[in-house]
Amino acid sequence: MNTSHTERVADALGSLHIELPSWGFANTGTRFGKYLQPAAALTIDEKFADAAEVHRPTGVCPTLALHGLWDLPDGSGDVPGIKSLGASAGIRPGSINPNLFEDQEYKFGSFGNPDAGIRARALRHARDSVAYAKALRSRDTVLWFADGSNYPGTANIRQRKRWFEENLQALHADVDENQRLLIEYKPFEPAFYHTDLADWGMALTLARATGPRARVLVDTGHHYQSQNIEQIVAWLLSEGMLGGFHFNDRRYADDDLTLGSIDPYQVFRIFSEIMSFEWETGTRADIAYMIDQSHNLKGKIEAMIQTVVHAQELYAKAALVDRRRLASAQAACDIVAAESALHDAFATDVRPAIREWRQARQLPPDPLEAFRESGYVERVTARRGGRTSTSSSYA
Ligand code: RM4
Ligand code: MN
Ligand code: MN
Repeated sequence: MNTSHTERVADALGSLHIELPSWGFANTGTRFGKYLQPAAALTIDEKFADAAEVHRPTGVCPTLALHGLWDLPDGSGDVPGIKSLGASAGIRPGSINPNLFEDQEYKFGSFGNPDAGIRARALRHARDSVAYAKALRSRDTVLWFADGSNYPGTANIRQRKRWFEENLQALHADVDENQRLLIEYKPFEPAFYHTDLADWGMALTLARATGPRARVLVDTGHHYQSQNIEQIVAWLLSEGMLGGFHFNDRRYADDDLTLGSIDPYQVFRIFSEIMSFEWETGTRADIAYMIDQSHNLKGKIEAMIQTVVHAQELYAKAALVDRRRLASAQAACDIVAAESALHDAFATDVRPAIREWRQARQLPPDPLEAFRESGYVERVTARRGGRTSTSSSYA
């Protein structure tokens, strides 16, 4: 790798910050059950402590996403505690994720529920979440809706869309100038016939109807098999409407597997579209990168570190695409040359350059190895093991 490559990798990595999900440190499972890990975090203190162990060796994960019900069960009463936990762990509170799917009231939906009282209750919780975000100095409130129906004809789809618009507009009125609402979409699950916000077109339409501070969030796992996610990313960038990512990988459905574990080339192509946009416009895309993974079998902190390392490698490879060469191959319709420009970058071993970048920042060259050697898991297993209760999180 030549000097200009090493510099390009360093430039790219310097601007890649990745937010960690609090729920990724807790015990989670499938709908069939949970395999409990003795080292898993039960409390918010433990989640902050575990997140700090990911940030320590990687240096790029300074924020922790929080989930409404799971991390702020007492609402605004929890805010001061979270502030001081964040300060002592050296991790700032990140995006606030309202929980509009677990309460019994939401059986038939939240923002799309036919019952006006339940829609109002859901709006209250979302407004509270925006208020927590303000109090915690978090920029983004991330909205994911489980709303939908299981059988044809059972829901008035257009009516529900109007109800979504109403609540989202009311919520937007609370959002400060420097804050954003990120709207996430997902094709199915838990609803199996129709999901109110099933794809990027629906999320984009609603984000536009919501107001100027609403953007679309792309969760990489929330697409049908073989969907061209990088094209969605390119379109959202061109519309100025891409607000953030939830990183994970999938094989079948919303599997929440480690980013790049199944299809690293896809992640590379997504990053490449972002960098192409930045190269052409001479601007930085204003995107919040977050992980949305829960590992049922892997050690949770290790899996997060592994994800960050994968993300950095794929991001660095995308930074190596020779944009000038690609642009002229595209203009000349030289298909093989254009494709090779991507392939050459993807095939480059960026790990030596990344190791150098880490060393220049007094970070361990191999974050995973450093974490394993720290003995943290053994220490918390001794302290946390043997507890029977599970913190609330999905599944
Ligand atoms: C959903 C979605 C949301 C996440 C929940 C826990 O599938 O990805 O972002 O908050 O899971
Ligand atoms: Mn998500
Ligand atoms: Mn998901």
